[in-house]
This record gives sequence, C-alpha cells and structure tokens, in this order.
Amino acid sequence: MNKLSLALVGNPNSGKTSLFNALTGSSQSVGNWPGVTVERKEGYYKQADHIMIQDLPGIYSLSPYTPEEVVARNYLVEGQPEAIINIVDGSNLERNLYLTLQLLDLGLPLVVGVNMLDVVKKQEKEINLSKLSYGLGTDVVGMSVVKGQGVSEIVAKSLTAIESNNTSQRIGIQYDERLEVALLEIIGILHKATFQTEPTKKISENKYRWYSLKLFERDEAVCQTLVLSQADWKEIEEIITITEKIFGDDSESIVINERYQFITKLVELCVVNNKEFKLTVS
Ligand code: BGO
Repeated sequence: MNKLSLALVGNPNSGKTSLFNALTGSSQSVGNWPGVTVERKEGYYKQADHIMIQDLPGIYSLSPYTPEEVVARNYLVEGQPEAIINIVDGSNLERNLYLTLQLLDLGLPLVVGVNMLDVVKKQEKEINLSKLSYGLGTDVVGMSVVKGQGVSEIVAKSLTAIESNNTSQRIGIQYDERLEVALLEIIGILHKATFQTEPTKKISENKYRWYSLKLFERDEAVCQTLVLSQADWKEIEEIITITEKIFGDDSESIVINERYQFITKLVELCVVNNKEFKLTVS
C-alpha cells in the first residue's frame, strides 16, 4: 500500500498533541527539524501503518517570523503532505480560523477538526458545522479529543479529501474583487517563474494562489526562492503599488483585513450563543 503523509497543524493549545497521541499511540519518533531547535514529531496511525502523521509545531500564522512558522510552512510547501488536518479550538474559533484561511490558500486537501466541543457546550454555545464547512469550502469534523470524539472520523475524512483531491482552490474563498484581480495578474506572471534551486522546475498548478499571495505581501523569503526577469518583478511591484493605492493600505494589511473580515462574517453565521439568546428573550 502507498505511504501517505498527513500533517497536523494548529494553534498552540488547540489539542494537537492530544490528537497526535490518540492517533499514533506509542509509535512516535521525536527529534529536531534540521538546523533549528524546534521539535519534530512523527508517528504512524494506529489503525493503518501506511499513514504517517507529521505533527507540526503549534503556530498562529504561516508568516516567516518565528522558527516554528518557518518549519511548518517549509514542510507544507516543499514537503507536500497528501493532506492537512487543521485542528482548531472551537471555544476560540475566531482566532484559530486565521491560520485555517492561510492553510486553505496552500491548495492541499484539508480537513478542519473543530476541537473542544465539550468546552463550547459548557459555554452554552453551538457551532453549526455544516455552515462552517460550506463557508470554508472544505470538510469539517466536530471533535472532543479528550473524549475520543471525532478522532477516527478526521482521518477518514482526510482520506476522502485526498481521493477527491478536495482542495479549496476548486471551491475557493474569494476576497474583495480588487484583491482577486491583483492576484490573478500576479499569477499570470508567475507562470514564467522557476525555482532558484531547480531552474527548470515550474510552480505546481495548486500552488499558484499561495505564491501570488506571498508575492503580493512582498514576503522576501518566498520571493528569494523564485527566478523571474527584472521586468516581471517590476510589473509585480506595479500591480501591488496600484492595489495599495486603491485600498489606501499596505499590501500585507490588505490581506490581513480581508481574512479578518471573512472570519468575522463566518463566525457570526456559524456560532450560536444560547446564553445571549436566553438573555435577549427573557
Ligand atoms: C492540559 N476538550 C477539553 N476540555 N480539553 C482538551 C481537548 C478537548 O477536546 N483536547 C485537548 N484538551 P494539547 P497543543 C491540561 O494539558 O493537546 C486539553 O498545544 C492540564 N495540563 O488535555 O496539549 C489538553 O498540542 C491541566 O490540557 O494542545 C490540554 O495544541 C489542566 O487542552 C490542553 C487542564 O492540549 C491543550 C488541562 C497539565
């Protein structure tokens, strides 16, 4: 049977370690990622040992600012796991979804595990998982890892996502049209790009959106991996500058604001606060 790799990604304290332990049991190996003192943990799924679970460091974002973020994003972009399991703390949904949106831009099959549903219940809240799944354009599994709830289901859904190549690009989170136009223009130029390390290699089809966003954000670490002519870099810079003028903001903030606006609307749509509801009607 072909080996498969599933990457576990989530904010610190989302329950990632608990899920990793529940999935792998004692078949874990622990070391460090090359060149950094960031712990690397991997193990095999207890119920099917051709499935390798890669536990990535807990992160809030895929920016290049901390060693943990760099390790996680390099693995997700270059290591190409077959799918991402994104575990989110349901009792802190708004904050956790910021990473989810970045992960969706990577163009890999992805399943979101909404963990801590027991805590959500205690808070007298409910999360409408179907609406959340619809809004994100990807499968969502309700979980309470400490109670064993949703653990095998999340692996099953990941395998289905791999089989159906269920990437968000197909369904797509669309930001403001003015940003989308800029990204499309950058993608047009990116078709000419190759890699510094492999001059004949082109960007794979599912990665164009991620690269266009990183170039739009002027992410230096990513720009340095790509080869384009000076004229192409200049054209990209012009696209970014024009868009910044249109929005009246810098490019990184434009993307951050678009993500937060999307999340605010989605959470409003999906989270029901029964406590507030009771207070309102009484
Ligand atoms: C402690 N429900 C509840 N209620 N708690 C959960 C769930 C869940 O579904 N899943 C995980 N936790 P990690 P990261 C702890 O360690 O897996 C708990 O950072 C404690 N420790 O048990 O470590 C989990 O890997 C003392 O809680 O997360 C852990 O993502 C008192 O959430 C915490 C209370 O989980 C973080 C809890 C000494």
